[in-house]
Amino acid sequence: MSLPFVEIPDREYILPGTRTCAGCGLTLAYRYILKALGPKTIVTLPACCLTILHGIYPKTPVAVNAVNTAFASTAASAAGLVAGLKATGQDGYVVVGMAGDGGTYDMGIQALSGAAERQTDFIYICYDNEAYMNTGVQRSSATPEGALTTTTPIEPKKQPKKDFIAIMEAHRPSYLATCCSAYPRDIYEKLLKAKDMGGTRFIHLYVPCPPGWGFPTNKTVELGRMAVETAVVVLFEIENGKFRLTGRSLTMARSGRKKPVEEYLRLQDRFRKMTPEQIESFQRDVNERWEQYLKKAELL
Ligand SMILES: Cc1ncc(C[n+]2csc(CCOP(=O)(O)OP(=O)(O)O)c2C)c(N)n1
Ligand code: SF4
Ligand SMILES: [Mg+2]
Repeated sequence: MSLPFVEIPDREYILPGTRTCAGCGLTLAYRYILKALGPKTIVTLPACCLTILHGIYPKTPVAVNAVNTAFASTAASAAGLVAGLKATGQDGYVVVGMAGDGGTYDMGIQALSGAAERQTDFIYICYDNEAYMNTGVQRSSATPEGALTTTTPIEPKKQPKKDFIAIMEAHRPSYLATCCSAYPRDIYEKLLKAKDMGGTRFIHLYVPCPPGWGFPTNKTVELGRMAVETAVVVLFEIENGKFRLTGRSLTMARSGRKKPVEEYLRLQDRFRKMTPEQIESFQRDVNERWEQYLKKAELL
């Protein structure tokens, strides 16, 4: 996937003054998303940490158009924007629906499923920090088994993370890709590709969150890299039905090397109560999924 001659533009669309926490993975990723999509972007977003990044009306550090919508409505709002642009004959805009895991895996699933089934011409980005962070780290269906949250404070979460990427794959979007904020070039290239396609393009973006996961603010990139290098997060894309591993996940598949998940888990306070048996079971799940991806990529 790496395109060494693609220059990342110097122009910035996130200006100084965002209100996200220090070390926020979302901010790192959003910077490259907007560099790829450019100034004719309209983002529609529900309440979440991205709203915090966008700031309080009438001031914003973000230099693209944005619409704030209700929690369950991100994809419906995007579909309305697409229809409105068409009806008024305005060309050249990219419509993006962007929401957190709570606003996607839980509350936004119906509107997104409908829009994807109709092949609405837009990009949907789910940034996944694995809990309802904006309101104080409540569990979502994207929170992994074994994690402590403020709604699973004594016993860690018992249910496994919902496989939302598989749900979206079943909708057969024109493009589906996974990214992680620790790999900005991979994000940039995938968004550049998605921008020029028609139909529904779905991006799953993994964003480490220092206060929600319990790690120091200078470790965000290390955390993201460790997620990928242990195969807890796998970087891939599906284009015209063809599955391909990309970036670091592809080099790992070729070298046959991946790190034990414990190296990822022990960096985060939220997993401090996991027992050795739970860590073993987590490792087994990761291994199983990794093998499935290798088979899909025809590398096994
Ligand atoms: C209908 C509705 N329910 C609850 C809320 C309160 N609320 C605002 S942000 C938020 C958390 C969103 O979580 P997620 O989508 O994962 O994004 P994150 O905050 O993690 O970035 C909640 C519950 C709301 N704004 N609207
Ligand atoms: S709570 Fe997490 S995702 Fe939200 S702004 Fe802070 S670091 Fe970013
Ligand atoms: Mg979240």
